[in-house]
Amino acid sequence: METEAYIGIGSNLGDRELNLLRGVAEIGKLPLSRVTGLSPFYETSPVGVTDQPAFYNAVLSLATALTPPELLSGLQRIENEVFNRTREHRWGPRNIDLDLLLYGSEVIDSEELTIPHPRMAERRFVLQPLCVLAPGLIHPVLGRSMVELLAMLSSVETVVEI
Ligand code: PH2
Ligand code: MG
Ligand code: MG
Repeated sequence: METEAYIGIGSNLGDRELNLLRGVAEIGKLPLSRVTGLSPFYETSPVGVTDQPAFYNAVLSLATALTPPELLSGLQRIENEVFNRTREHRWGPRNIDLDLLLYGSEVIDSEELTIPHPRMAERRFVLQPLCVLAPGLIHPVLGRSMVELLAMLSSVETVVEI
């Protein structure tokens, strides 16, 4: 059985647009999975550690028969092996970041994996692309749609479609 998962993609090192495109292509090659939607690309101001280059961000939807842990390890393998990801500290610059945001309406809180992604509802760079792909999608913990969550945001981060 297939489940619709949503994956956030970010890059703020190297050729950011190429990194996003390559990330989408690599995710599309995961077994038992196909990309069913891709948001526009956005240039976004860095959140958290603000003293770093601007990001490119996008979100894609993936119909997958992989389990959440299998999908997570596939994403981590792409980050580490395909992109040879280098990262000095947790919220610092990176050439690719693949975040599992949602997996159907499942709620998972384990050592390795928290779904929905714990910070997604505070992040304009996640909610804006999600609103293009799936505006009516309900956050399984907060019980609000992506459009409602975006409207509730007070943050001033900039998210500009490229
Ligand atoms: N990712 C982070 C921290 N801050 N800011 C933007 N604009 N985009 C990101 O993808 C991002 C961030 C940690 O993963
Ligand atoms: Mg991230
Ligand atoms: Mg990450």
